This record gives sequence, C-alpha cells and structure tokens, in this order.
Amino acid sequence: MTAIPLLHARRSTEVAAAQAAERPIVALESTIITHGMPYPQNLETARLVEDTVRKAGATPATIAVLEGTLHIGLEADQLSALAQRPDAAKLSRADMAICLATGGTGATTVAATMIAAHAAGIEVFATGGIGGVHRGAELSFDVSADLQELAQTPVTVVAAGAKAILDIPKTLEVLETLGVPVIAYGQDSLPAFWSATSQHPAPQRLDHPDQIAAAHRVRATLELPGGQLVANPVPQAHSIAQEVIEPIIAQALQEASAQNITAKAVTPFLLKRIFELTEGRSLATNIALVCNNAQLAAQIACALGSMKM
Ligand code: PSU
Ligand code: MN
Repeated sequence: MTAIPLLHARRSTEVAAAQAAERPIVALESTIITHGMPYPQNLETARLVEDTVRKAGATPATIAVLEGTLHIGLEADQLSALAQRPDAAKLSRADMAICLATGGTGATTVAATMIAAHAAGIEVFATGGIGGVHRGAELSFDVSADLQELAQTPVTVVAAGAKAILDIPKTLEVLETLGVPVIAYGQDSLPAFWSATSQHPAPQRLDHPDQIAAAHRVRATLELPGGQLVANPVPQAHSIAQEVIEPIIAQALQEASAQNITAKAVTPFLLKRIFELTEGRSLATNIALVCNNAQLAAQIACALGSMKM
C-alpha cells in the first residue's frame, strides 16, 4: 500500500477499511458527476455505480478534491454535496496540484483520477468514456490529456470505448503511438460509447477479467510505465445504433463550433446537447454503460487481488 506523502489526502471509512484488509478497490472519477450529467441523475448514477462495485465484491473509491484535500473515496454526504456543486473545477493533470495548493474544490477527469488512484495504490478504475482526439484536431489540436496519462500511469481503465463525439480512428492511432493497449472486452470491434459496436476493429480482444488482470501484472513485470484501456460494450438493450446517434453528434458539434466552445468546455457542452437532443435517451445509455464498466472493473480488481496471494 502506497502512502501519499506531503499531501493532504483522506480515505473514506470504507476505502481505509478495504485497504487495511487488502480487499479489492475500484477507483471512480467525479467529472462525470459534476460535468457529465445533470443533477439529480448524476447523484443517482454515482450511488448506483458505487453499489454496482460493492455487489461485484470490491470497494468503490470515488475521487475528488474537496477544499484542498484529495479524497480517495467519498462519504455519502460528500458525494451528495459534490453532485450539487456546478462551480466545481474540472481537474486534469495540469490542474490538480494548483487546486490542492489553493484549497479549491474540483472533480477529477480520467487523467487526474488515474494519478490519484495510482498514488493511493489502486490499480483499476471505471469510467464512462475516456477523452481522446477530437474531430478537427488537425486544426484545433484538441487531444485529451487522458491519452498521455494512459501512456504513463499504470492503472487499468475500464471505459465504453472512446466517446463517439471524438475522432475514433485518430484516437486509436495516438494510443498505438503511445503504446497503450486497447482491449475490447468480449468482441472484435471497438465499442463507441453509446453504441455497443463500431466499424473500427479493436487492436486487442480479451474475453475474461482474469486475462486482463494477468496482462496488467505482466506490464508491471516488464516495467512498462502506462496503463491499459479496456473497452467494454454497453449492454445491447441500451445500445443506440450509430446511424441514430451520428446525426445528433454532428448537430452538437456544429453548435459547439458556432458558439466558439473551446478547451475544457467542449466535452461537457457536447454531452449536454446530446442529452437534450436525444430527449434523455443518451443519458439512460450513459448510466447503463458506467454501471456495466463498474462491474467489469470490480471483476478485474478481484482477479488482481487473488493473484497477489
Ligand atoms: N465520460 C463520460 N462523461 C464525462 C467524461 C467522460 O461519460 O464527463 C469526462 C471524463 O472525466 C474525461 C473527460 O476524462 O470527460 C475528458 O475531457 P477532455 O475531453 O476535456 O479531456
Ligand atoms: Mn480537450
């Protein structure tokens, strides 16, 4: 178990107990709560995701910075308060230290959650979709810091593929360049967030949590620095066909460009517009896929736990 030196960090009661007993833990991000979904569905989802991890035999550790303290696991009242803080900052690698040093409050993205999870000795993390290369990145240079983080921080991240608002082929190219394994779970094609499948073949495929856990351990043995991206398809019942979601994504992208939305605001803007344009259907799918990812992440964490002994 790694301690976090020189840093004001606090583990939730539940996470502290799990670490003391060496039980499996799954890290969860908080940007999806503050910037990815509206209240109160964000809070309901956060609770549902935590319960999904518990039911699958692991302990959830939702990560956030509250008034300058890094929290590894939130108590119920802290989770509820964070879900009602529209002013919370969106913290990626570049922002976290400043937020901690100045007593700020912020939610962690995939990149920042990976950093915090690794510092706290947690090896598996579940989210909805990672950030990636945005469409038009050849002009905007908008490439999420999540990709660099996967290249350097040894955490296995379970997501439903890259968000379909991105340029998926370019995202795959960058991940390949960075040496990040992209593993589709149980199918050959790369899932595309709201859609279970896409026309893009996944670079790797694994069918069992044990294999993903074993690959995670082998990477450590090889002293490879980064993590793994596990792309877990949304359950069929909740999948939205690409032909249905694609025109909506196109409209949201057009509006973002017309309104000059840039930098950190792009992803939250697009997600919000897509929720509105699908009249909530995309939100229901988003909730289903995060829970599905939490369950697989818990299975991987349990597999890693039994390999330790
Ligand atoms: N997945 C979701 N909703 C989200 C995000 C991912 O379903 O809100 C967040 C994650 O925290 C991810 C971030 O790290 O969006 C990426 O933002 P950007 O593209 O600005 O790097
Ligand atoms: Mn960006």
